[in-house]
Amino acid sequence: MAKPLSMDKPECFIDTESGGKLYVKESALQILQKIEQPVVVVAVVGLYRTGKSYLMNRLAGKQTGFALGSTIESKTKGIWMWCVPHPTKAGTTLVLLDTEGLGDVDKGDSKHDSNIFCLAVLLSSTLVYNSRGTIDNRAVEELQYVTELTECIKVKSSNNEADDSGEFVKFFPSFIWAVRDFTLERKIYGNDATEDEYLEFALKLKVGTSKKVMEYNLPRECIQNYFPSRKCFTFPFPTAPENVSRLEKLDSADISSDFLEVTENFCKYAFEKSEVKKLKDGIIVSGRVLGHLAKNYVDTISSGVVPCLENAVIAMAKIENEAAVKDGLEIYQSGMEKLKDTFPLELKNVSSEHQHLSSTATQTFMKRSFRDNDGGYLKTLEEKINKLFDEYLRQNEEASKRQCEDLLSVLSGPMTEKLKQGFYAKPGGYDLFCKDLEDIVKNYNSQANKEVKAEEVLEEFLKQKSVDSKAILHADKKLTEKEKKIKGEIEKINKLFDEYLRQNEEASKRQCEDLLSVLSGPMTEKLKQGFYAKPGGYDLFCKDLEDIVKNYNSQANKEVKVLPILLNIIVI
Ligand SMILES: Nc1nc2c(ncn2[C@@H]2O[C@H](COP(=O)(O)OP(=O)(O)OP(=O)(O)O)[C@@H](O)[C@H]2O)c(=O)[nH]1
Ligand SMILES: [Mg+2]
Repeated sequence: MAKPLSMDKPECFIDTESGGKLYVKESALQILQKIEQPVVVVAVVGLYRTGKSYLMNRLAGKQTGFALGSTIESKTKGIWMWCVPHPTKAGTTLVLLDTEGLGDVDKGDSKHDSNIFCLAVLLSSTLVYNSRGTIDNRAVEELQYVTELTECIKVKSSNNEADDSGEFVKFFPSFIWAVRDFTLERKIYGNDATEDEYLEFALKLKVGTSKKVMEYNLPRECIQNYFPSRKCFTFPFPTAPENVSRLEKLDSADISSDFLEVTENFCKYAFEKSEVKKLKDGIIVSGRVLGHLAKNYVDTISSGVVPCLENAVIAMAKIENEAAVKDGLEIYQSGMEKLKDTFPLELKNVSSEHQHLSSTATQTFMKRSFRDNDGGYLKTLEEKINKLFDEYLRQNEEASKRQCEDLLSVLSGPMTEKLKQGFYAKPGGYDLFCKDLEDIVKNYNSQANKEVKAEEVLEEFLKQKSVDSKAILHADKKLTEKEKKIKGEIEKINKLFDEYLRQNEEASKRQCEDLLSVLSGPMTEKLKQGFYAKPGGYDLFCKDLEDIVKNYNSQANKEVKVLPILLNIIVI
């Protein structure tokens, strides 16, 4: 709920430049700008020095506030305002408007008076007309400004010539006539009358069509037509004549109890019956809108143009709808900025927060906007939100990309180092590289928080690595072929070597057999001739055999020196 704002004293709201032009005070606008609550606006108008400011102070519940005049000169200039929390309607602000006294002949500017009256009518939800004495013809005629309202205010901009005074009633404030220093008895044809009966009696039209009757009837007709809701309070003389000039300083004991009673009833009525200020189509006016409204009307009047209710609503709608778009956008943006701190996020998380904030932004917009009949401003808000959303999505992607790239850079650090050192430049290097790459991918996939760009970044990384991979595979193939060739050569040599060894063994065997055959030749001959077939022959045979073995063993070159030669060949 919007916070109430309370001013501790009134401020000048609408002032007059030295050239006589009215203008809205910036300081007052700034105060109103802060009031988001609906406002109940009670304005007082009437002849100068009739106790208007005093009455407004009573409405504010204060003894002093709006400055009271102590001389016969008019005191209040322009329009002053006092915003206080509404005493009985929680959630609304009571705006009291005290206006410059009308009819000061010294001023000699009736147009100025009429403008002040007009602004009071345009800005208030309850208009208090303050007069002194009785409601006689003079008092009604003093309210001549009512008859000028049709010339001072237009309802629609289009029907320039048409009389749209009938429409006024829809936008005009309710009306209270406060009669001060009422000393007469309230009697109608000798009968006691209530205050309201007294007022209605005073406003009664005369029958006839003479100029005099018409002149008599005109202000009464205007009051009746424009202000269908009317109320009257007749205030007795407040205190002893000598005390009147210092009324605001008096204790309540020194003020007439009748006066206090009427004042209290007046205040009670004003609080209870005064409604929140509304524009055409029932649009509720906040303090902020009241500020815009005042500025619009005052600027229009000052530029010499007749203020138009319809145009004011259009202008208000433009200001408020633009501000509503801004409000909605701010809500969305501040929420998304918070979310941005947690990027990268999954797309669905960004989208759901976007949706939530969009609908909050729309609600915020709706609260402030009015008359966005074709939904143009809401569309603008949506377009701006979508534009921002696209940008946030891009930033989320970027954050994800950065995170994924950083992660891959860390995970592939050792591989990069190995590549630099040519670790994979060996037979089987390709398999090792593939294994390392597989580990990196596995590790990468197991890591959380990569989000939207995870796949894309990995794909890019693998694309880059495929260049390394191809190079390694190529080198690996070459190296492996060379190795296979060498292996084949070695196998061939080994086979050759084995063959030579076999041949060597065979040659050695042959050589030994030949040697033994030569060495055992005599023994063979002796055996043939039966040389050992005699006593002691066995010993002779053993002796010969022993000699053969000795001889055989003493012989060198029994084995061929192939091995060292072969080994030499292999080494070469
Ligand atoms: N006789 C009489 N005097 C009053 C009454 N209320 C206030 N006054 C006195 O009348 C003088 C003018 O009162 P204001 O409240 O300043 O009157 P005003 O209508 O605001 O005067 P302007 O701002 O000059 O138009 C002051 O001295 C008040 O004390 C009242 O009901 N009767
Ligand atoms: Mg005053």
